[in-house]
Amino acid sequence: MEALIMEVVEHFCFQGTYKGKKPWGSGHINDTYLVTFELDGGKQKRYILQRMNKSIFKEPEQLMENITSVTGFLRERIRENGGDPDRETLHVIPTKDGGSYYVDAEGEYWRAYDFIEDAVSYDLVERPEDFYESALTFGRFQRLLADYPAETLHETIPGFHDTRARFEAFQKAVEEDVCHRADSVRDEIRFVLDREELSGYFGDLQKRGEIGLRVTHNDTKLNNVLMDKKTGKGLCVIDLDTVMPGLAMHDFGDSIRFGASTALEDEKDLDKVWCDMHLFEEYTKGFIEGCGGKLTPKEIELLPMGAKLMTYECGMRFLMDYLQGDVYFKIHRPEHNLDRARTQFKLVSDMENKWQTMENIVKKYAAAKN
Ligand code: ADP
Ligand code: GN1
Ligand code: MG
Repeated sequence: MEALIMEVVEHFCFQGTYKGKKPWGSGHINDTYLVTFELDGGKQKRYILQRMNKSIFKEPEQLMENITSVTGFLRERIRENGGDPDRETLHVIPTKDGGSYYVDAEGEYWRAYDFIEDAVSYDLVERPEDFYESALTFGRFQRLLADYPAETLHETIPGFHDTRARFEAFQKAVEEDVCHRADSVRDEIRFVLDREELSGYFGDLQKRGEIGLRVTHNDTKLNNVLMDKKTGKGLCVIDLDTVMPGLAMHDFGDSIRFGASTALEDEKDLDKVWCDMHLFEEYTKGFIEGCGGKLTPKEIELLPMGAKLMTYECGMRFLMDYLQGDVYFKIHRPEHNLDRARTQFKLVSDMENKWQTMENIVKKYAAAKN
């Protein structure tokens, strides 16, 4: 691996002398490394180097076109608003031939970003204020991209949050049962099938023209936003692979399923897993505020449904991957995807029980906005 990284590093416009690398972060998709360089005079300069997952992102060139264009657009907006574009958005490091990615001898795609120093990302909320800050930052991201020409974005994963299509794929995976695992997870499969009507909920509203697409992030979990270590403020939205036209409720919902949980996404002890209504409230407040008036009353009304649907969809995706032999999400133990699926279903059940509270919280902040 060291030799491969050295070979890859050669092709990027990094400053200084290469000193070393280490695996970084807890993402489930790409291979991420922190690479360190030494500048003249001994100062350190660090970068993020990522091998993109090309079995998931079939068109890495298009993906990088999205990212360079979106980050360029954000830089301008951040500058206009008096922010610091070097810390508040990703900066793609060009390759020596002026491209935004490098293809190695084995056909793997690599990209690099400036490492944003003095920032942190969390896998679990430590202080409710941090969750509020993350909501403001994701909301602001949507607001800043409200005027972005959505039609120029490539769809990096077609049907990414088409829950109906995902439900159908799930049914097929259960029928095929390629790893003979279905019998051991009948209760979990039943949980998904019993809630089939959820899968078409947003699709139907879209068809009726009641909700529309906007530019969204589509993968808004807490570890995809960096927080400033010194000020505790939300700083930078990262992991831009799935920035595409989507639904505002999905961005809200994906944050809730991950960050409003009282436990890690892969917690084995389900007695520890609950959807915390205080955290739900912090996020609701921050997200509506961050979106700065861009959300329609209908979108706001549908935020609780976004939370339930994204949690349901994600649980279904984890379970489907378990059934198919763990081919999509990275796993670190044999039943990792099954454990992840179970936390999501526990959260869906808990949201079903707390539905009225969730709706009341959203109404309170919808009223505050008007
Ligand atoms: P994945 O798609 O696998 O989730 P990410 O792009 O989210 O990959 O990166 C994984 C982790 O690396 C993030 O959760 C974050 O902690 C860290 N990270 C990524 N980019 C940067 C950056 N530019 N500066 C600092 N940390 C970063
Ligand atoms: C993946 O890339 P990462 O780890 O931030 C996945 C999301 C899931 C999430 C579950 C491109 O996110 O859709 O919600 O895992 N990203 C992709 O933790 O599939
Ligand atoms: Mg990530």
